[in-house]
Amino acid sequence: MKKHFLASLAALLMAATAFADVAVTDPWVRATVPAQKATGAFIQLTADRSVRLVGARSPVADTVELHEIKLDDKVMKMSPVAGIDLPAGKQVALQPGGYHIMLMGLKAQVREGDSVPLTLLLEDPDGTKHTQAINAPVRPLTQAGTGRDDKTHSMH
Ligand SMILES: [Cu+2]
Repeated sequence: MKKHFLASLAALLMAATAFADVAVTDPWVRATVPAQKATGAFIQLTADRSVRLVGARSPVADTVELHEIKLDDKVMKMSPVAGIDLPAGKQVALQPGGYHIMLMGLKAQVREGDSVPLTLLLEDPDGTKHTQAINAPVRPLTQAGTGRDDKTHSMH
């Protein structure tokens, strides 16, 4: 009886840790001005085993996409990407001027002091999908983030 219970408990613990755990560092969303319809969310992610970020959702926006900003013929261009690989143990930064989570069709102004709920959609190498919920505080428009690339994000 006791042995059976321990076996069940072990199975339960294994089920609980079957998904890659992604450590989330410093999530934030850029504040918007009243008429602005889109903004960016930024975050640093470190997965304990390889997983792919394949999307995100948020109740504050109609559409959420993963974007990257690339220098294309000396012009900074923003385009959607299907996914962002999170290799095991390696910190991947979503930051102004690079990868970011794009919140489009904003339902209301995003103000400093708010907290934006985000659900990360993750896919394991075997195709298993799961989600991770986080909250990202809103930082002012003028906040430089990493600084140097900030003006490239003004297209938001
Ligand atoms: Cu974007």
